[in-house]
Amino acid sequence: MERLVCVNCGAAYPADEILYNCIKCGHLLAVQYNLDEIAVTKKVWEKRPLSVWRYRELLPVRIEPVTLQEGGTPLYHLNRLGEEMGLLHLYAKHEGMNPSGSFKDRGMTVGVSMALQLNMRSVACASTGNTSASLAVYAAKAGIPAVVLLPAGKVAIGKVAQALIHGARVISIRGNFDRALEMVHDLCLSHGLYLLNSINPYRLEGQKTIGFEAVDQLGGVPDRFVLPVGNAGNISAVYKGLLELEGLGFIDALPMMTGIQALGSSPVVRAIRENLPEVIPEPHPETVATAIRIGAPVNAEKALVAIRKTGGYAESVTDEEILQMQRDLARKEGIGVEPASAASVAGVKKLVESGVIDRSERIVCVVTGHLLKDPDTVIRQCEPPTEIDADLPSLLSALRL
Ligand code: AN7
Repeated sequence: MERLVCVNCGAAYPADEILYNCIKCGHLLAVQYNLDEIAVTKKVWEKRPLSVWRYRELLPVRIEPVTLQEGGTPLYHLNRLGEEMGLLHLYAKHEGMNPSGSFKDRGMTVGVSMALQLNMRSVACASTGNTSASLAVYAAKAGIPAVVLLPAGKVAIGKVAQALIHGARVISIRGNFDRALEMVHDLCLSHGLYLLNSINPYRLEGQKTIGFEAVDQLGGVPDRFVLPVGNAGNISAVYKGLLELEGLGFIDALPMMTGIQALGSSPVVRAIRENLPEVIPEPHPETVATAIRIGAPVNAEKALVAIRKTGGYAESVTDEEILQMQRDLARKEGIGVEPASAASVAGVKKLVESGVIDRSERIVCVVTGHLLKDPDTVIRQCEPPTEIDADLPSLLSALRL
């Protein structure tokens, strides 16, 4: 049986307690399995479709899950961009191809299922956008109410649209994401809503399947896994999952976990660079990649371990580098992602140029969200369509033919 364990002091709690922090020391919790009890083989997994639920023996859900067929996302070989960077083995796992258009669906299929399993009847989150969209979707599927708190004016329009149409109660606060998270945490503790931010250890269980799928798709462990970092939940989750695969004897090495942040909100990068014991929050995070406009990453404690233990790295990229890579992925690879997602590939480019990444490495970049999440940022970068009179001469003239 699994249990909840504090990543700091090791205190253990039963898996069915509604807990978001260690009662003894306040630090983060993680789900711990007894790997000796897990009787599954790679062959059994391989027979199932590629999806979050292929790996159900390593997930905490014991009921029929609330699912919309999340996961099973494509792993693309970036041959053109890779060639430009001198990398033969550069891949992108396109998490924008999930039901709500981001990797959050992996967390929410598990998180909302756990809400039901734990007899919680309403769910809530704070969000820079994608978490709220995904929670709204899975709460709708489960038939339970959802409350989402957004930083006013700082959430991409597609994400707001999703949260609204899927029926969440959408509240915009005059404050940033970090404040919204504090508020929703208080609300959940005082009013018994189930908190589904990444401080919830069960949600991250779903997200770890990104790593499982990438290993299955590649037929082995990549040398490096590169993720955009906001709250640092995803990079922590992928690392945790791969540790479990290693524990089961399914893999025999771990990838260098590499996190990329936007320059204007890069406390994890700073902590790695300056070898700090913990991150120093950035009080005024700012970036065009609003998904990762987060100054006080709640999972930093886990992420620093993931990066340090695997000999990984953390790097920041400017908004210009992010947008340039968003266009490059779109035009040279046919892959449409939102700005935060382009950060991972932009980070690889930078780290190849600075010599941190060796050109022989096999690298998986997680591109986390779909292009259509943030159409405003796309339109701002592109020439508007050419409008013409509805006749052939005008068309030929516009095309200079
Ligand atoms: C596209 O939706 O935090 O480091 O509230 O939407 O696990 O936080 C989103 C984060 C990367 C960062 N890429 O992941 C939210 C939220 C995209 C994202 C991240 C987010 P974490």
